[in-house]
Amino acid sequence: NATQAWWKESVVYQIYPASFLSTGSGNAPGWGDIKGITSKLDYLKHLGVDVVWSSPIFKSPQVDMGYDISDYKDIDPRFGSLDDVDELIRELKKRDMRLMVDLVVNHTSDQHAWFLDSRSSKDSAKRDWYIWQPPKYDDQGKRQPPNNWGMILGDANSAWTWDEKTQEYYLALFTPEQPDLNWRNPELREAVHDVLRFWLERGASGFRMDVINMISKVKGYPDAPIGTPGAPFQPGEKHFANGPHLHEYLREINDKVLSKFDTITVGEMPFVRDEEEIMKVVGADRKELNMIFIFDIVDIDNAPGGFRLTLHDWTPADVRSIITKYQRLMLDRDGWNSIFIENHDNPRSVSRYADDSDQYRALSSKLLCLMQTTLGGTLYVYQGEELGMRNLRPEVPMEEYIDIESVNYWEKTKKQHSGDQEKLNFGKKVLQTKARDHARTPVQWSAKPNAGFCDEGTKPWMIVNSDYKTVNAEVQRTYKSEDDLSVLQFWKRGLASRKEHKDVFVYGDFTLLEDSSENLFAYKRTGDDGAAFVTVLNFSGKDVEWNVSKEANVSKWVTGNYQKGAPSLDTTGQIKLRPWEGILGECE
Ligand code: TEU
Repeated sequence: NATQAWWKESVVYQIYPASFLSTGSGNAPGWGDIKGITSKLDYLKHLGVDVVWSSPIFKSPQVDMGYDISDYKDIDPRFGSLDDVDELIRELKKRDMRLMVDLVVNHTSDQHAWFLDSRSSKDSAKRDWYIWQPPKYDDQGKRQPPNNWGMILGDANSAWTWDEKTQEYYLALFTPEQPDLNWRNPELREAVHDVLRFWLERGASGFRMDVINMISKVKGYPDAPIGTPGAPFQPGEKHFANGPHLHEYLREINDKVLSKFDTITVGEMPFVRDEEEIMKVVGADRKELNMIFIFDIVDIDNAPGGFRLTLHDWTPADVRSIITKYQRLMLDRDGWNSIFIENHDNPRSVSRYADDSDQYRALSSKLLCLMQTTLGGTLYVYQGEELGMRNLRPEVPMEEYIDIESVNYWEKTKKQHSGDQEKLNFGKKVLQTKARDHARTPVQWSAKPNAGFCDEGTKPWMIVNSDYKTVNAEVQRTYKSEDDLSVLQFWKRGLASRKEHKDVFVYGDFTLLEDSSENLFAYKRTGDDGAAFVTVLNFSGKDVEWNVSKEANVSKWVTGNYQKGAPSLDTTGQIKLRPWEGILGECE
C-alpha cells in the first residue's frame, strides 16, 4: 500500500536531444536542438507524457555525446542557449508537464575548468577533486597503472590515464576524456550540490543521475577479479559500484538540496544485484532516491562477468522472472522502481525482446507496450519506442556505427582479429545486436527526406534508419480503424488506461499467474479497492495455449494487440494466443 505521489504516476519520456528534432536553431547543422523539443510538446502531451527527461544538453566536447560535461551551468551551442531552456520550462509548465535534468556527476569532461585546474599541478587547490594515483612498476621496471580496472566504453583498455605533466595516473572509468570526480572531497560535493540547486531554481523538477552508484570507490583501489581470463584489464565494478560511502553521499544530497524542493529522482545503477543495496536507495524511509534504473533486463544478453558488448543466450522466461522479482520486492518492502526496456545505451526493444520483421514489428511493439503499461512503478518511454522504431538494418556498414563505444570496440576487434573472418563476423554481430547506435538514429517524424528530422539539404549527424517511409509518426497518426491501430495510437490508449486505472496499474498488487510455460507471461494486478486486471503475453511467434485459471477470475477480455478477437475469447478454460499476441482482461 504505497503512498501516492505525482512522481510515481508520471510517465517520463526520454529525449536524446541530438536525435530528436532539428529546427536549425542550434549552431550545428543536422543536430537536434532544444527548440525542437519545445516544438513537440503538444505531441508529447497528447501521447500522455508528464515529465520530459532530456539526455545532457550542457557544454561538452561531445566525446561521449554530452556525457562529458565541461560546464554544468551552460548549454552546448549545438543545442541552443539557456534562453531556449527557460522557454522549454515555461512551455512545459503551461501544459502541466515537468523537466528532468540529466545529472552527470560521477565524472566531468577533461575540458571542464575543474579538471584543467586539477591537472595543472600537484599543488592545485582542485588536485583532490579527481582521483590521482602514482604509477606501479612491474618486474621489468615498466610503468603500470595503479590497478587492473578496464575502461567501460568499448576497448577494454586501462581505466587509468597517464598524465605526463604531473607524472601520475587519473581514473577515467568511461573514456580518458571523462575523468572521475573524487567524492571523498567535501568541497567537490558542495560544488555538485550547487549544480543541483542551479537547475532546480531555474525550474527543473528533478534529476536522472548518471551512474550515480559509482561515485564511491573502494579505498586503495584493489585489483578487480578476473572475469575474462587472459585480458590485461578487467571489469572493476566490484570496487566502484555501490561503494562504501554511496548512501552517505546520497543522503547528503537529499538533506542539503532535494528535501527543499518537490522533485523526482531516478538513479542510474548499473551492476547492482543485491536486494539490500537496492532497498537502501529506494526504500520509502531512506531519504536517498525515489527510484533507480535496475539493469537486469537490459543486461540480459551480457556474458557473465563480461563487458556490455558481449552476447549471451536468454529466454522470455528470464524476462518474466526478473520482472516478477522486482515487482514483488518493491511491494513487499515498500520501495519504488522504474519500468523501462529502452534508453540511449541499448538497442531497440522490439528488435531485442520481440520480433522486428515487417510482419510482426508493429504487433510485437504493442505487446511490449501492453506489458509496460500494466506493470507497477514509474514508466519511462524512450523516444521512438512509441513508434516501434527498430535497430539499424543488417546491411548498414560498420562505418555508420559512430558511437564512441562502438568505434572503440570495432577498432579493438579489427586489431586483435585481423584476418580471422569468424571473429570479425562475431564482432559485427555484437554491434548489430547491441550497439548504442541503434537507439540514437534520428526520430522518424514523417516520410519526407531525412524522416522529417532536419531539412532536406542538411545531413543528419547520424544515419537515418532506412525504414522511415513506413515507420514514422505521421503515418501512425492517421487513424484507420479499431482493428488497425498504429503502435503510436496503441501507446496513447495504453498510457491513458494506465492513468485511468492507476490504483491497479501504478500502485496495485502483483500476482504471477504463469511461471512454467516457456514463452507466456501472465500476471494479475489488483488495486486496493479490489479492481483487478489480467495481462497475458505471448513472447513467441507461435500459437500458445493457456488455461485461464480460477485465480485469474477474468470477467471479460477488454483489449489486446490484435484488437480484433480478444474480447470474444473465453474467460475460463483453454484459450489460444496467436503469435506475439497480448491480451488484457478485466476481473470480476
Ligand atoms: O551509462 C552508464 C553505463 O554503465 C552503461 O549504460 C554504459 O553505456 C554501458 O555499460 C556501456 O557498455 C551512462 C550513460 O547513460 C551513457 O550514455 C554514458 O556513456 C555513461 O554513463 C558515461 O557517462
